[in-house]
Amino acid sequence: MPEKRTVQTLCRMCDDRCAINVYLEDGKIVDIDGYKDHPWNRGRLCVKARAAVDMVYHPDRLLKPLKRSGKGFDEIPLEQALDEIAERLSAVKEKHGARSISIWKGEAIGFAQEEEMARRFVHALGSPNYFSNDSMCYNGRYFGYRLVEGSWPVPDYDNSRCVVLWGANPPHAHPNMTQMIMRARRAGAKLVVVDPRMSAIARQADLHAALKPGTDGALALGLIQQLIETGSYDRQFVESCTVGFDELAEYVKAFPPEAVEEHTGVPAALVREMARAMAVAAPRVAVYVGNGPEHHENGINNIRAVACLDAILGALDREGGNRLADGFQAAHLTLYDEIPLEHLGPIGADRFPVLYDFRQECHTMTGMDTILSGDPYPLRAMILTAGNPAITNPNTPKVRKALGSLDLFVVRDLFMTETAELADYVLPAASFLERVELHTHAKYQTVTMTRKILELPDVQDEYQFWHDLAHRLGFGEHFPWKDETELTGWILRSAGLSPEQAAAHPEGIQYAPIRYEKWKNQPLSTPSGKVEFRSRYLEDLGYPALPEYRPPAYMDSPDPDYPYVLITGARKLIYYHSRFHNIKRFRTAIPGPEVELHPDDASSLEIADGDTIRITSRIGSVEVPVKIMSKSEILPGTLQLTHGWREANANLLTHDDRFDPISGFPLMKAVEVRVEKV
Ligand SMILES: Nc1nc2c(c(=O)[nH]1)N[C@H]1C(S)=C(S)[C@@H](COP(=O)(O)OP(=O)(O)OC[C@H]3O[C@@H](n4cnc5c(=O)[nH]c(N)nc54)[C@H](O)[C@@H]3O)O[C@H]1N2
Ligand SMILES: Nc1nc2c(c(=O)[nH]1)N[C@H]1C(S)=C(S)[C@@H](COP(=O)(O)OP(=O)(O)OC[C@H]3O[C@@H](n4cnc5c(=O)[nH]c(N)nc54)[C@H](O)[C@@H]3O)O[C@H]1N2
Ligand code: SF4
Ligand SMILES: [Mo]
Repeated sequence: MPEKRTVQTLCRMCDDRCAINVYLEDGKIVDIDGYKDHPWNRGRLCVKARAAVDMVYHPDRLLKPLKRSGKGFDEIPLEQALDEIAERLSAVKEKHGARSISIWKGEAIGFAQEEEMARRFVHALGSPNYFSNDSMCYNGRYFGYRLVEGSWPVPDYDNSRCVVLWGANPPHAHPNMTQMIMRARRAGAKLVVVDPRMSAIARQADLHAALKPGTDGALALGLIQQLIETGSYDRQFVESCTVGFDELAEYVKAFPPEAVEEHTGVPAALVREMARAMAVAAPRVAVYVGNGPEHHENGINNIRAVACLDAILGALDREGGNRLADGFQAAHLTLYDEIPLEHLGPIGADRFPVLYDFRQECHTMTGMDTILSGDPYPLRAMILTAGNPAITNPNTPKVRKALGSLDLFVVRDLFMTETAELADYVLPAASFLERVELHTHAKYQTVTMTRKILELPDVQDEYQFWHDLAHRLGFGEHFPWKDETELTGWILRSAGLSPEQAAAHPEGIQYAPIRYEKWKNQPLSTPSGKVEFRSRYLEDLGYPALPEYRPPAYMDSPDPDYPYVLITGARKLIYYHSRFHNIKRFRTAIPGPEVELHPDDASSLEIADGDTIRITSRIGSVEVPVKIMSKSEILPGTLQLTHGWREANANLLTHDDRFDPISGFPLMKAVEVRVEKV
């Protein structure tokens, strides 16, 4: 009889982190299903969870450290790899100083303790240069909301009467959010979707505003104009809890519905209807902004304008509105207070001061330029974990050239990726089923501990790797915990909990009760303590104080050489950026990349479904088969290509030279292109 065992943990095939049962026989994972008692997913899973078994035991999984030799790699023992990496890091430090060494953390290890460890390591080493996927993800929305209301709120879908999804498509990107929205709809909530495409969620909507890419600010300002003009705003909240209302009210006068129609293509009547739907439901209006509005040259101010709606509607931190969640109060691993290194010139902090001030992030695109130019100082070594920027960062040829030119490039991954192919050392990394860590779910304010279910020889978890390298480099005192389990225990104890408690509660432990209307007795985390329709902070940095609207370049100064506009990156449920293309079942369902095209464009270009086209931007070109959509599914003149494919890499087209000036986010969702049949 095989020895059978079931362990509860969290799925990390995406950042939703659903609770799962993992079934083992003789120490081998044989199945995964949903764990019903966790409030987050209530036993539901998407198809990716079960694919974790395929991923963990994939025949292509890296199981031995690799060292570059000529064009290929040789397997070497782990201890030798760590010794050599430590020696070579010391040599780079000796020659160019500590700040010439950097870390890059990708999406796959998330944003909690694994991220903090990476930040800790690089600071303990003496460099401020921490890079991550957040040069293009999340920060844009976080900044937009933090500037206005001090933090990024959690939509209270369950109690909402009107759900507004702004440039987000949860059926593909956030399955649990979809469940919550559907529950709200069944209880009578209206659903409003703002998206240039008829996405899976737009299909379900009561109102769908198919705006032109990058025009979000004009629509949001137009809604504010309507709410103010019709007297449908929360006067009391605005008077007691906001700054800059009069200036904003004056500014939005330029955005009556007819002007909004001009800017966005959304019919004036629909703008009025959207404002009415929100006004009727206020304050129970839950607004969620996705990745769609982030990747634009006026992205942050557009998102700020959307964020202002919370206060106008009185929905901020109200039941059914956008709640400001309490964070998990526990010890942090970062060393920003203990070892301040700002004086060393974190890469990009001069260009994008908000990015560094709010998040202590360096700017990846500036990082590539710095590697290639040595300006303002040499950046010569990088350890990259859990990311694949040679596919996911804009302007792929430049990324490849830069990473390939480093004196030392170390990549930790589960597979030999396009990025790992450029490395001097490739180290096999532990998957989420091979490590212990803490995760919070802000909606329920719970903390859950994941379990180390497997252990593979030579495959290190994140902590063990940083620990072993730090001890070799002489700053082991910053990594005193024996292993990840001990470290996790230390974090838990700092919050008054124990590992035993966490292990006994796979459904999570609520760390703070859910509260609403906290602004009644405590200031918001903005400089003024109030909602900031106008921002002194931004003004002092030379940015507009109000969330001003600027039309996207393709509308403001159209270039006849590039008459189409390309959106990139709309998610597909079964793939995750560059991940899971090696799962056979998934390849049967979606065999390869395709670009979405409007039928009128297809006929004017004489293109049939399945034909291959060449798309060319000012950065480069790709060839990719066409999927002709129906007329309502995408705007004419607009194309959509999902990123992450080696076979047709969207980031051969995207800009690493055009940014939102506040966040430094690259232009990836309104790229001017031309199209030819090949
Ligand atoms: N299966 C799967 N899930 C994922 C991911 C994945 O790769 N695969 N990635 C994860 C990550 S890291 C992230 S950041 C999230 C992203 O989560 P979402 O933002 O919900 O995901 P997207 O599918 O990119 O949805 C963005 C939508 O914005 C629309 N859009 C494009 N341009 C604009 C615009 O200018 N304005 C507006 N209003 N809309 C626009 C697109 O058509 C698209 O439907 O998904 C996460 N979940
Ligand atoms: N054109 C375009 N580009 C985009 C976007 C877009 O919308 N359009 N979206 C952007 C966004 S929002 C994001 S977040 C980024 C994401 O960009 P990346 O962070 O580069 O994400 P992935 O491509 O998923 O790469 C994750 C890598 O980690 C590996 N991995 C998986 N599990 C583990 C683990 O447990 N440990 C370690 N060490 N490695 C692991 C995987 O095999 C994979 O190679 O892409 C961005 N790129
Ligand atoms: S949504 Fe799917 S992939 Fe993401 S955590 Fe849940 S089950 Fe895993
Ligand atoms: Mo992301």
